[in-house]
Amino acid sequence: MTQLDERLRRFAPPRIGPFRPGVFRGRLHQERAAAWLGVALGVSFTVCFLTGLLSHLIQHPPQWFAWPSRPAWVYRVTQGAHVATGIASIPLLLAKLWVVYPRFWTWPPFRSAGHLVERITLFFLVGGSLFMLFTGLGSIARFRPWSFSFPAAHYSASWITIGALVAHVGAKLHVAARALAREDRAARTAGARGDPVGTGTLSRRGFLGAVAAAVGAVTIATVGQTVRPLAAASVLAPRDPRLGPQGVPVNRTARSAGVTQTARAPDFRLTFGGNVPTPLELTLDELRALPQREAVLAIACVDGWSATATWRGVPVRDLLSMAGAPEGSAATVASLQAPGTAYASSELEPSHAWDPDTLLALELNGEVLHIDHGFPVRLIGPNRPGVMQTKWVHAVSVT
Ligand SMILES: Nc1nc2c(c(=O)[nH]1)N[C@H]1C(S)=C(S)[C@@H](COP(=O)(O)O)O[C@H]1N2
Ligand SMILES: [Mo]
Repeated sequence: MTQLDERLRRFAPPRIGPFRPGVFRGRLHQERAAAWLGVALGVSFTVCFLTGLLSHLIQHPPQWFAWPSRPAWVYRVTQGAHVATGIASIPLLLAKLWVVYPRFWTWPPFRSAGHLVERITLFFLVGGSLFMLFTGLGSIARFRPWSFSFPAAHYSASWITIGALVAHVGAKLHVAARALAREDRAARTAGARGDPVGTGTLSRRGFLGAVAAAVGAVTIATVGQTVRPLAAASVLAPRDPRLGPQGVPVNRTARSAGVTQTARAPDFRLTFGGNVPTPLELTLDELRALPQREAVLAIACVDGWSATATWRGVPVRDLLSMAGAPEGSAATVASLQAPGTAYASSELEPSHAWDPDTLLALELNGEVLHIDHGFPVRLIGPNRPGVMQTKWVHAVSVT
């Protein structure tokens, strides 16, 4: 026993509450359940982190990153998976915390420098995970009782959490592997019989089965917001993608964006300028007189819902050509909203700007755009996050 160990033992806490020896005897609080839940969380957190990172890169692309406009369905699937794995992680995390919480009360609090580091990491892992999952859930449910910027905080906390997760897996891999291997052996000798539990009435297998059922239930209850055949079953989904003006949900209304007057102004002009030899200025009638193109494209919101619709309007590439923009140029699309407010503009990278289906849409599902969908003109293109499908467009600036 080290000196440190001895000193810590002398200051041992009174043997009360969770520090009482033997207070957690249930077999559920044991390594194998912890290991299985750890494996499931490892998978769900990894998928959630990578899809979230991808969404961040698409919205804030560094120099080395380019997001293609094709295949059109990719962002919808990755962002649907991001929110679905985040939601599925909640019952997994709660179950895992329940299984392992007795260990939070071990005494001495740390046995060595390495053990101390592991415990500090655990603090960030548990705190970070709870923060990520509950602010994420709040955000998609539009319950946002905080004043910080959710995307910025969610993004920073994701690095802390995933870093702590990697360290945690590194520290626990051998324990988990041992626990799972032992289980294999035990299963071979004991056959399919469930493990009886020391103090409780639920077998470990029963417990893990209940957790799996909870994961399945929350998934089916929400994933219909992006997987259409399950829409009717998704009673807990924050969005029903079938409901909204013209059959498409609305996140920000014209009123909340403060554009009800300007969007209806009779002297509306779309300016198409920037780095082009022939800047354009077009009235709504002039836009309607140009060759129109129809495209079936999805709005895929970062909140995890998505909705497909038929859009009709002027391809951005036609206007790029009319204005004489050099092949391969990019553009900034600005709305009537005050510049600097959230989602008031978006960037069209070359692959998006020149994709034939990237439209300045005037119609949705066969009708003139509803004002909440961006009347008079909105941007819609394949494989873009919903936040980059700018509504109430009034200026395009070629860069
Ligand atoms: N100008 C502007 N465009 C915007 C937004 C916004 O707040 N302002 N919200 C975006 C978000 S978050 C989404 S998901 C889509 C939703 O489009 P919809 O309301 O037509 O479904 O619009 C995007 N376009
Ligand atoms: Mo969105």
